[in-house]
Amino acid sequence: MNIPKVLITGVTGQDGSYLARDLLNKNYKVYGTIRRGASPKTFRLEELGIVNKVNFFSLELTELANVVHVLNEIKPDYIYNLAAQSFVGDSFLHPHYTSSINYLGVLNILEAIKLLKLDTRFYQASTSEMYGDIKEQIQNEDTPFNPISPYAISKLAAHYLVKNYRIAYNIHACSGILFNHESEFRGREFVTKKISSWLSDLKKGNKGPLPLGALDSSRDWGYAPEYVKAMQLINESDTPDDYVVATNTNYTVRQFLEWCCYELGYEIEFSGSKNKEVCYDKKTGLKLAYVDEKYFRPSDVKKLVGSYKKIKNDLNWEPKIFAKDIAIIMTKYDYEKK
Ligand code: NAP
Ligand code: F7E
Repeated sequence: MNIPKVLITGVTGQDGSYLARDLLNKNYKVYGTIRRGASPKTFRLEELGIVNKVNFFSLELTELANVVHVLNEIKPDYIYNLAAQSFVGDSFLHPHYTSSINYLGVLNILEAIKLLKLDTRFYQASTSEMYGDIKEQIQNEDTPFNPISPYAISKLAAHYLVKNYRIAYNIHACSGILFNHESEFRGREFVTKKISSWLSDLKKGNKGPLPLGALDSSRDWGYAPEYVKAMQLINESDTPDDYVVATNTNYTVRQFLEWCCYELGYEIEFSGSKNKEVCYDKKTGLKLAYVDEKYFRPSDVKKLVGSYKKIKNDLNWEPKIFAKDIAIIMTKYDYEKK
């Protein structure tokens, strides 16, 4: 039997590392792309004990020739395109850069598949941010998109590109519209990890109070190791299609903060006027967090909650780990980490 060859772009990221672990466990041959940088980037793969099992290729997604070369060398059976400028906040500062990776990068891969006539299955990491200023209270595959950041706009353009190449060139291309998913391996710039890691350091006496932005933004937070399983079901399905991956629940940043604080032994209360709130420990009066307007975005998605009905019906996927469990898992991990 032929061993499937899988290419993961963005293998050094949160999702890429969990996905690589799963695929190696299935005995697939895993290729991962990496960009040279001043500091090492493989710490997640090292922690999972798989860094020596991934076959690395140097890839800059915005270079078409580089993409064509890598795909031609590997001729993968499956591609998971997880590489992106994935931080919404930064997309306002770097809109050109964000668009070129998140949109032109996808175009480069799809063009390479077409030019090389590869018989490969392509998965694109689409996002709930595409719903933006929401048009329906619970979002599903038929909800109209209404993106409100350069990140979301670049991802929506890529999402349509994937549909177009599926229809026009019969490429086995699909997208997972993933709602926020978090884990021990989440990047520290994202709000969940910022809270769990900063407060763990504060508890150990290594940091002062935590500055935060919009406390009342609410998100549908799921657990990344479960979401990479959904990606595999989507890409391995014989019918290429687009699926929402979500938990159908939603909570605010304020609630996430409260759960992490509680896990560290703090019981919190807020004081101060809107946009100047401060969060204290009730028992000791210790200042734990405060609102800093620097972290407000020029436009921000207020609330997202997704329906996983279609992926449950078609591919039998459903979430088991929800936001509060995730806050506890992440805080325990960060507190116990040296
Ligand atoms: P992440 O941790 O930020 O990882 C992004 C990966 O992309 C990193 O490996 C990064 O490599 C790579 N990359 C960035 N720019 C690149 C370029 N120009 N060429 C090649 N590689 C590049 O992201 P994640 O949370 O795992 O998310 C994975 C994907 O899902 C992303 O596309 C994200 O937009 C999307 N998504 C994420 C969520 C979520 O909640 N996590 C939800 C919906 C969709 P370096 O290590 O070199 O920076
Ligand atoms: O922000 C608010 C912030 O940066 C969540 C990416 O994986 O999920 C992620 O994008 C909310 C926003 O994630 C801070 O304003 C408050 O309303 O954790 P985040 P995101 O923007 O939802 C989607 C689905 C993706 O596709 C993206 O790739 O929290 N917030 N205070 C803050 N956010 C941050 N980062 N930092 C704060 O201090």
